[in-house]
Amino acid sequence: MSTDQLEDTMRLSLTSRPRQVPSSVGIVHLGIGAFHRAHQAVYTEDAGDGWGICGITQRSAAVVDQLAPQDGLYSVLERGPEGVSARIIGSVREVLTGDATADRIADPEVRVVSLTVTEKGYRHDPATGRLRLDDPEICLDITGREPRTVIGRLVRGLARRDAPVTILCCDNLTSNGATLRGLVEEYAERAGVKITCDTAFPATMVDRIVPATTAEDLDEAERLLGVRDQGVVVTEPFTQWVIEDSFAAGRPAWEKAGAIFTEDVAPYELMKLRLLNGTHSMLAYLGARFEYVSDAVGVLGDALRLYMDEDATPTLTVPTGFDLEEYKASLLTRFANPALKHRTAQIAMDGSQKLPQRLLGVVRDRLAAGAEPRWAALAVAAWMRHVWTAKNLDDPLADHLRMAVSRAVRPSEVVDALLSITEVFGPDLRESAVFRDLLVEHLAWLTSGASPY
Ligand code: CS2
Repeated sequence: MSTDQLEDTMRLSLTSRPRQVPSSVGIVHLGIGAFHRAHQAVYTEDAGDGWGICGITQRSAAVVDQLAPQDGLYSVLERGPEGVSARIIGSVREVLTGDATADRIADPEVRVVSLTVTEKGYRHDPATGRLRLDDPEICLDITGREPRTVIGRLVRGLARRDAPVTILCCDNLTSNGATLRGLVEEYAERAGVKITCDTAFPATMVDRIVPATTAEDLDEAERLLGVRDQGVVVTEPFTQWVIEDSFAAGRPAWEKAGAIFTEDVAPYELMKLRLLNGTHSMLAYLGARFEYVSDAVGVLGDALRLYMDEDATPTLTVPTGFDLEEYKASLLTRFANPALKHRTAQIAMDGSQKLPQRLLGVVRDRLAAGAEPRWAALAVAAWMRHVWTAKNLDDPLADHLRMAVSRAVRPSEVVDALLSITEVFGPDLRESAVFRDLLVEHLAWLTSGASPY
């Protein structure tokens, strides 16, 4: 459909048209939040080959209330330094709540199941990538209730299929395809469930900055489109998707929309997790006194650059023909985009789930090379300060983290208490005197009042 037709359809949806569910759904997407709508759904629309998405929300049902009356149509507001534009996306054809997951995955017409459920949605141990068998929700699912976790619902749906299917993890995890395969297999084995259909779990690297939508964004979209859309998502002009070309049952021609297909996603993935997400987390914790990323980056740009150049870069294998210097510079430019109101608090959430793949891999690799990961340690120390001092710690391990530091008085005690949390640091990092000393030094400085951060 052309943009004009989409706008007309959206106007009709919002006025009188009864809801219709077209039958062309080939993708079930778990986690239809803002990121999916600003990323994979746009690629699917631009591929132009008619694949439709059934979006399933795993948590908040609000998105169903927003999108169902609009027949799944919504707008993407792109905010760049040069201006703002809006377009309507029509690839989402159905929006359902989580209890529909297994039924929709069981549908033989469905050939791809994709996921953006955030790091914590996998209920895995972030240090090892293994399923958390001590997670109460996982235990309840395994022991036979109607599954409520993402992995439980996914396995229930896969077990009901004969036709081959691709499971496409689009979250910021290390080796995300293989990690998800491991979680599915472990869960299925523990729950005594057999999956007999052919499956593929390609790795992906996804990139687009998508802040939470604000009331101003809704007004801006209305001004640009002439229609009130409750499902607006806001994002930057930049977008990137690198996908391992290993699909079990076909796929949209996402390359027509700019996606890169490759045999080996790992170098891209590591680069993105360690450079973009690593600096993002560093910025969120060191720059916590700034509300927005674009304000913090002006003050912290030098530290971010030092982390990228001295700590992260030596740990990366750069894909052939890729300009790493250009990439690093572009990250700081993207963060500085003043039109994107990206809150540091949004990135600071769930640190226990994010640190391992963003910063701690860099720490391990540099220590193994006999180097001191000074800047990565500064970022980790800033997270420790956050855990120690935050009034509302938004993290699935919040109770555990708070308990660990509850009796600590000195920075060295905070460092020792947190380094002992193996879910985050594994069993190895607390054994490194070099890393521990760096953390103690940085945390003492960050909490002394002498640091500008
Ligand atoms: C961010 C990411 O919230 C966060 O933790 O670092 O969501 C980041 O914006 C995306 O990965 C960019 O692709």
